Amino acid sequence: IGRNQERTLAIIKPDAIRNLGDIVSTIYENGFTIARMRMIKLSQNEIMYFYGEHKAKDFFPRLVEFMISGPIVAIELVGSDAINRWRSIIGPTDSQKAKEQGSHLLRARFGTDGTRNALHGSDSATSAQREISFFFGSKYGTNTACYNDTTCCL
Ligand code: DGI
Repeated sequence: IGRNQERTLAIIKPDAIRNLGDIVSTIYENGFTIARMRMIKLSQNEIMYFYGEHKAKDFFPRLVEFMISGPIVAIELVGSDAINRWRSIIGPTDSQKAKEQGSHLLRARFGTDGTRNALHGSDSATSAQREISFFFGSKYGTNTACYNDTTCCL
């Protein structure tokens, strides 16, 4: 495993669960490795906590309702420049904008609009660490050993 490896958290949202197979194929075609993966239906409180930074936004109720509408799959990705590279593979937040930018973008292929946008990707190393811990915790208790060791779980 190379030295420029990063971890990020991807989420397959409720609207794209049926496309899990195509999305996992795309993940490997782009040279990522999956360290951990988990299907879960979150409670309203859990999703409100996960998206806490958006709680004052007008779209927050729609976002929460959508994200609790069915199961999601959380995927811990490892790869070179994984955080930015995954976000460029999924495309812009609004799936309609993604469709204008390129039909290969995952939010263009599997999403519908600004809320139903099929996929999530962490936006920074700090977010990635928080989000990976949210879904997977740490093998070593409360420290960050698993996040910092990109060979962990591989
Ligand atoms: O990192 P992103 O998922 O691309 O975007 P974000 O972290 O700013 O917002 C988190 C989610 O909230 C996003 O995936 C969909 C929803 N959202 C964000 N901005 C808007 C929005 N939903 C609507 N309807 N309109 C928005 O402007």
